[in-house]
Amino acid sequence: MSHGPPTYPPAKESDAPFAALPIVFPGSFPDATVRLEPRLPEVALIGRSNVGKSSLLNALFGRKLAKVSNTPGRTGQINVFRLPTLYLLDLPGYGFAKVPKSERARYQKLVKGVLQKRKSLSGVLWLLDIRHDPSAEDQEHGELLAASGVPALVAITKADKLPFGQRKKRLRELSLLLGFPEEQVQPTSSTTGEGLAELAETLLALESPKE
Ligand SMILES: Nc1nc2c(ncn2[C@@H]2O[C@H](COP(=O)(O)OP(=O)(O)OP(=O)(O)O)[C@@H](O)[C@H]2O)c(=O)[nH]1
Ligand SMILES: [Mg+2]
Repeated sequence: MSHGPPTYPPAKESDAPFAALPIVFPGSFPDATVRLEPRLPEVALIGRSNVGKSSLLNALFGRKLAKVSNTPGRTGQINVFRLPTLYLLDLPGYGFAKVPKSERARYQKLVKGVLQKRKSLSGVLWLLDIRHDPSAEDQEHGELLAASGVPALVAITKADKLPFGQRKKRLRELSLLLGFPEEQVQPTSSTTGEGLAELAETLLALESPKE
C-alpha cells in the first residue's frame, strides 16, 4: 500500500471546470517558502477573509476540498491542491477583526511572505467582492502584488449578489479603482458557476517562472 498524500478522484456529474481531474492534497503548510515537488506552475489565491477564496476553489473542483464556513478566518495555513499540471494555493484571508491578534499577525506574515518571497509563484489570483470597494488592506495587498512582479488576475467574487444590469458598470468601476485593465478582471460566482470556465482556462495556460 502506498502512503502518499490523499488523492481525490474526479467528481461525478459536475460542470465544474476541474471536475474531471484527480486532485492531490499535499498538505497544509505554515511556511511561505515551502518547496513543492514535483515542480509545476503555482497560483496563490489572496483576498480578504470571507471574500470567497475557498468557495471558488471548490466551485472549480466540483468537490468540497477546501474548508468553507460562516466563520471568517477559517483558512489558517497554505492549503495546497495539486492538479495534474498546476498547484493552487489557498491562503488565509486578511482583514478580519475577530480573529485573535496573534493569529492575524501570523496570517498576515504568511500572505506577505508568499507575495514577497515565493519565487516559484507563476501567478496570483486576487479576489474582491463585487459589492465592496477595495479596502485600505486590499489596496495595501495590491501594492505588494504589483511590487512582486508576479502576473496577477483579479477575480470579482459573489457576482450573483448584484443584478445583471448593474454588472458592467460595476466591473468598470472596480477595474479603475484597482488599476487593472478590464480584461484582467473576471466576474465569478461560486454559487452560479459564472466566470469559472474563463478563469480555469487562464489558470491552465500559466507557465512556471524560470529558475
Ligand atoms: N452568494 C455567494 N456566496 C458566496 C460565494 N462565494 C462564497 N460565498 C460565501 O461567502 C462565505 C465565505 O466563503 P469562503 O470561501 O469561506 O471565504 P474565504 O475567502 O475562503 O475566507 P477565509 O478562509 O476566512 O479567508 C461563505 O459563507 C460562502 O458560502 C458566491 O459566489 N456567491
Ligand atoms: Mg478560506
